[in-house]
Amino acid sequence: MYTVIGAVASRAMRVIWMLEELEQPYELIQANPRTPEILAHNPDGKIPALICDGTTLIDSTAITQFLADRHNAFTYPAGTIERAKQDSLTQFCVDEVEGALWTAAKNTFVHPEEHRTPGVKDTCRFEFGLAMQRLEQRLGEGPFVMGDKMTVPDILLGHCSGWARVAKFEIPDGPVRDYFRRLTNRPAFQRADAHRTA
Ligand SMILES: N[C@@H](CCC(=O)N[C@@H](CS)C(=O)NCC(=O)O)C(=O)O
Repeated sequence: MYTVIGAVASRAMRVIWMLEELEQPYELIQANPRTPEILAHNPDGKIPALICDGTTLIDSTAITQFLADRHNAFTYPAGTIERAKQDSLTQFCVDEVEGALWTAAKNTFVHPEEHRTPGVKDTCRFEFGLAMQRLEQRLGEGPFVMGDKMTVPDILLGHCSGWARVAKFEIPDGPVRDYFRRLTNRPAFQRADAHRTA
């Protein structure tokens, strides 16, 4: 039994979605960043955290890949060429897609006001647009970013698509929009998202 600490409207969604895809039981402790619930497990105050076998794991990407490896699903095995390509897509998402969204968020509401540079958001939108062009190329025929098999980077990218919508970052019409719709229409995504209203 896993315990997830975090909020659905955060990178915790990736962990919850992966657990739903894997059909693994879990408890969700709803917590926002820097609250006592998360600080008790992660002194950084960042969400999400996963408690597994009495140990706290942090970082949504690391946790999502850990769960995939542990249950031997939604991932290629370590040491294979496919895994190297999969990890390259994971890194693409974290650097190019999430990076633009996170920098915009930090300069909108995360950092103290005196440390925000609102103008940087234009650069973030530009970078996000470039990343969407690159994603369309890397997606190819799909249906998933690695082809026929759904893997960890699909979870990260699908989560970022919702983040982009909330942040009003433009998602281009066509293959990328269709890809995001395919991901967020999945029953496991819907079950994870339902925690938002619970
Ligand atoms: N790389 C970490 C980032 C975690 C993170 O920054 N989470 C945000 C919420 S999505 C947070 O807790 N922010 C509060 C802060 O930065 O102080 C991950 O993917 O889990």
